[in-house]
Amino acid sequence: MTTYRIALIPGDGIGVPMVDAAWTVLERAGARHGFQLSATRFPWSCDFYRETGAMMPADGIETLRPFDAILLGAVGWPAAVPDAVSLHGLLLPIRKAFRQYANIRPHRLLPGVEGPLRKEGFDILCIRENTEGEYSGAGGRVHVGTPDEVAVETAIFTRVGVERILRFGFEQARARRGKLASVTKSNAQKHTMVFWDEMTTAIAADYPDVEVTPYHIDAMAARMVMAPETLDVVVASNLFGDILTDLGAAIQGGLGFAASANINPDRTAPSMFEPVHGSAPDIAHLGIANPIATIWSGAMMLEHLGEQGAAADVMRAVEAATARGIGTRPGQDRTDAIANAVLQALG
Ligand code: GGG
Repeated sequence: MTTYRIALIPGDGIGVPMVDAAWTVLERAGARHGFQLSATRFPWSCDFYRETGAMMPADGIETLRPFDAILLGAVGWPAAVPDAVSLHGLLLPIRKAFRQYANIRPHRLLPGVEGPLRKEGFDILCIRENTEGEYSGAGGRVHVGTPDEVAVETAIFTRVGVERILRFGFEQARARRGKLASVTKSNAQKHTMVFWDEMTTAIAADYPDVEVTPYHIDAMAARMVMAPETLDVVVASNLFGDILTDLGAAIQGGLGFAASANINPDRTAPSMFEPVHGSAPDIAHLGIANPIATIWSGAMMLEHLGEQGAAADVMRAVEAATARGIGTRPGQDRTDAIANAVLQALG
């Protein structure tokens, strides 16, 4: 029997119960489809930071490298650790070290979920560049705390980085409905974003079957609200992709439904799967967070591992649960009730 080694990093706040809930579903899917998931749990989190002074050990990346995949919950507990410290100490180093340059985020309504637009029929796949751009971390501050203080943060766009994410976007569009929206703000950002636009035009020559449309991010934000059904694959830089996918989460009914996959398309290192949402300190101990985003992320993990049948089964079970109205409204059902409904539908 095939066994997949999965690193679990539940992280902070609701990340812990979301990973626990998703894991029961994924294990059950494995049992039904003839494979095993073997979990190794890592306590890396803001609690770990308070105990050790770091979000993960110095050899954390090398510890994760042999795993087949990583399932992560949420990172951040701002009351204890500044967000910029926790994010740059755990999530971002993993994405960068493992060359998980494509962050895939699907946005569609699950059956039974109404969504704020009162509109059905959209199915958007956002592709977020995941290792450079505005998240590069290049910059610094001088004259700190004085009237002359200066803070600089440089967005870095490399030819290799931009080309590979655009090609990934074109490939996804080719495999779906053949439409790619490339998002920039090249009227205002005349170096990096003009470069991105030029690369889009150049690469489009290799994909004559894909209809590519450039958008400015402000226009894309409006389109995602006014006419989401006109969109297929949307590709954007790291920060723009992050913001647009929170909007995507909103139109699909909330962050409780927003799944994501940090993919290393070359498979030279493990990919990582996580819900889009964060640790949600305001509801962390209430037992009402929705595990569907993490379960869906887990289904994306199964698909990446080559277990397409199990992945489809998990999504069928999620959809059967939401079609019955389970977990479709924030706070309506408890975490364990939603997970149990999915388990029941899985059989
Ligand atoms: N689910 C992972 C998590 O905690 N995400 C919150 C977050 O702020 N992530 C940063 C990012 O994806 O840019």
